[in-house]
Amino acid sequence: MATLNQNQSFNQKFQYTLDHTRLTPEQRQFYEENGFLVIKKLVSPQKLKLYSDRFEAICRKQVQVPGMVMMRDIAITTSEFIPGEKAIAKVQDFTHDDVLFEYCCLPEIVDYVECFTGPDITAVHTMFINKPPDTGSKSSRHPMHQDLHYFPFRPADKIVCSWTAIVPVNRQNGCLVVVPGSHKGELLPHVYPDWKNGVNKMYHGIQNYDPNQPRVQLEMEPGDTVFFHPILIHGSGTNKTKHFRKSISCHYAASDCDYIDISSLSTKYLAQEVAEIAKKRVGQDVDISYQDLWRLRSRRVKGKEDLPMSRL
Ligand SMILES: O=C(O)CCC(=O)C(=O)O
Repeated sequence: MATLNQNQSFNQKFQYTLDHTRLTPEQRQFYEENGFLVIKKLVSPQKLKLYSDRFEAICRKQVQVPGMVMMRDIAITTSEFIPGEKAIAKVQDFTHDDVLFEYCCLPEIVDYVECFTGPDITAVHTMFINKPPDTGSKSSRHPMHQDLHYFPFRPADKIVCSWTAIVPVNRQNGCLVVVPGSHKGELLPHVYPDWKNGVNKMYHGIQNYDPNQPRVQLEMEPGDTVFFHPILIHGSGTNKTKHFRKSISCHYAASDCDYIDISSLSTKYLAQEVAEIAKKRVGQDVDISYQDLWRLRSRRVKGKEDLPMSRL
């Protein structure tokens, strides 16, 4: 009986991390309390260059990748690579590009991911983010949100994001901003923010967000990587510099996570929006469920096959 009580209190102490030698006790405690953890210089400059070069080739249309989505900024007309095009603010769903997908499989990243998901891991959402210089419209901002809003699978504690800075990321170019400890809260309703000059597609923000919550600006150097929980409230500021702010990220889920029925959640409107975007890619007459869309954009990273997240 004494052993059971000890185990119970052990489990209560660590809700968001698993036993793993990679995390020091201090790092583990920090993530438990704050919902994020920054690891300095985790990804090498050579790898960062490889991913940046690949992003450039994708923007220049030298590479075509099935399923990948290019997201353009609504207000910013100056592209980095193709004159006359709007700025590409994001490349999303690069899981089927073997060069960029290599980021998701880097052992230095996956070792940390395992501390949150366990050993069977699926990459579920991938982004190369290229925050453009803002022209005054403030459209380069990313509203404060929780990533779980977008995800139709659970449990939340078995999902984690890795986000790696490719260039120096600071207050001037719109670093990530997080609300420490907010991962202990609930998933809140999200809407498009009512911004004067409009807002980028799929940039949903927390409805009635309280801007007085204490926040931390995550200033990072190239290769620094932050791991964060999907309920952590975060966003990013305006890019006030003349340069594109670059980062690469992957959301991972334990491969035994289960899909949930979202028909009664506020995210059902999101699902309709996602389905419309997908139909533009796969054809209007293709009937594809929200869950299948997520399966298509996912790819197994490590561990057992034939678990719900990795099964197509
Ligand atoms: O990199 C950023 O500026 C924010 C990215 C983000 O939070 C997201 O895309 O969900």
